[in-house]
Amino acid sequence: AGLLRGKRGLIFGVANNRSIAWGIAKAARAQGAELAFTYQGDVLKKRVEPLAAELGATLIGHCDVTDPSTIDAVFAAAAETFGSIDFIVHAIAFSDKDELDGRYVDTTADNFTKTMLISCYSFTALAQRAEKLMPNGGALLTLTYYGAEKWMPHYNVMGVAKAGLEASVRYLAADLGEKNIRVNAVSAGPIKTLAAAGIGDFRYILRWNEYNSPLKRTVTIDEVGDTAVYLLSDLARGVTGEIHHVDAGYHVVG
Ligand code: 0WD
Repeated sequence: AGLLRGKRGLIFGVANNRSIAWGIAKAARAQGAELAFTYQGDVLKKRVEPLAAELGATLIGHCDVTDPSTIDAVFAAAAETFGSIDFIVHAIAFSDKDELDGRYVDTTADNFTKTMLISCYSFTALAQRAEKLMPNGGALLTLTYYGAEKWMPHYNVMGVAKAGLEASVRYLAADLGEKNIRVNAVSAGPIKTLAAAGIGDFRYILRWNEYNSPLKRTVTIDEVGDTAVYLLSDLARGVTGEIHHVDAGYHVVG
């Protein structure tokens, strides 16, 4: 095992040991990657610090994507620590909990804008900075959900943001392809994380996927991690602009 040996990556979106970003970080480290984690704020720092230590990762800095100066600071630190980087994992999303319940039609302009900024635009904001640190090419990966493609109960404004995120994967792939920077997404099935806890009836959605997915179960952060490793590695050197489902096959059914 050493699919990512010699590769350096920045991981955005570890909140705790249930985070999908943590599953990806563990899998990437197991394949030899050298990692740096960001954290959203001081509360999360305390939780992310020991996780970073566990993987021998650098805690590269505070990054709240609503504050562009913190994004710049993280990339400046990465330039200093690593010189160049090989991959980025973007596992960030946010929407007001009150709007992840009930009807989409009731979304407010304020939360719509905030959801789009944090859950969709931030990937492009990272890509802009990453391009400069990837002189030899690289891989950008984000996390999306089936609610981008189909209506899902309670997903609402987040579904609209994920649809935009998936479109940005395609546009970024086209823009950055000539620099040999590949841009892909994993569309993960529902997993019980902090972010998921905000979605109405989430337990029902998990159960529904267990009953109806071809594999008759849900997926784990480790399974998402293993697929992420493939997309970040040279095994996927011919793959860009792809939305890869890791959902026990649910997307062929629902
Ligand atoms: O079922 C699921 N859990 C699925 C999640 C299925 C398919 C996709 N996803 C996506 C999410 O939409 C997200 O894009 O995976 C990504 C990671 O989410 P997660 O692992 O489910 O959730 P969590 O562990 O909560 O990580 C998301 C983190 C935030 O955590 P909290 O819960 O504290 O909001 O995104 C980060 C933060 O660490 N985050 C931010 N980072 C920087 N700036 C910001 C921000 N403004 N807001 C949230």
